[in-house]
Amino acid sequence: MAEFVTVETESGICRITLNRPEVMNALNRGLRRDLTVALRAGWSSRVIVLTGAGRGFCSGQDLTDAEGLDEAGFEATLNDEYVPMIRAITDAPVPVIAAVNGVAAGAGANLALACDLVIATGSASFIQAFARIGLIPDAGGTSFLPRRVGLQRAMGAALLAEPVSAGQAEAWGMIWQAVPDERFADVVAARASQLARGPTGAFAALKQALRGAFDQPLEAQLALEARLQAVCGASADFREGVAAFQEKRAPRFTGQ
Ligand code: T3D
Repeated sequence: MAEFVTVETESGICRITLNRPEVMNALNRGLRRDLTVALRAGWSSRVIVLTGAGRGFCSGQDLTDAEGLDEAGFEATLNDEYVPMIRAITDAPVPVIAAVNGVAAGAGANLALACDLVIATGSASFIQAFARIGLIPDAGGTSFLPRRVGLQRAMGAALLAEPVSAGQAEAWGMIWQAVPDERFADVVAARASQLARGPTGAFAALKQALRGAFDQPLEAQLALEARLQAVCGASADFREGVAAFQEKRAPRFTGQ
């Protein structure tokens, strides 16, 4: 039984809520463990939605939980706890939506940026807070951030460690969408439902292709596309998609 997250699964949507609202969902060891387990379990759904309880999304490392760690302890925490948590998002065969309901700071910001689609409520902000306490962005931030926003904005965000508003984050391409607070829940629900009805196998393949895109030369990327497209082209979902187009109706994808 998870202590620090709640999980609800309905209609193919696995909704995971970080649940330490009294500390803005700071990541202590237990939350990292529970989140990683919940994310891996969510792989068998059709979409995962990650959000936070209370007024914040996630305030990053619990700063009362890292005291006393020496150099080896820091490295072990990152390798043994943060890396599996981030990989449980990036390697998920289903889309992962970050529903950023409030401030996302430190590793909490990068937890959101690990996700495939980031939808933020308009009053949310993203803070690469690390430099404030003498650290560098982690939890994948040095990879996700420059890829999303370019080197200058990544440098500015990391060096200055100032809040980037949801609207600014959308304008920079750091996130998919900033939504007025009153429409946030509806927009997240609609997108989750849309993706849960989608061609899950094709989503897994496109995640694989796009997530590796910056590390591959064109030749290798073209070859990967051919391989993945061959699998998609042989799928029941592709046949259904074409049939639905010809019959002028909405497709009924099964993920097969
Ligand atoms: O291996 C390792 O350990 C290294 C890994 C590092 C990864 C990291 O994430 S480093 C970065 C850690 N995070 C931060 O530095 C952010 C710290 N928090 C803040 O800057 C602010 O709290 C926020 C900007 C997130 C929110 O500000 P605000 O004014 O809306 O709320 P608040 O009053 O500051 O916070 C509310 C409560 O949450 C407060 O507790 P209190 O006073 O009501 O008892 C605050 O202490 C607590 N809280 C917020 N963030 C954390 C936290 N407690 C522990 N750890 C936190 N990260």
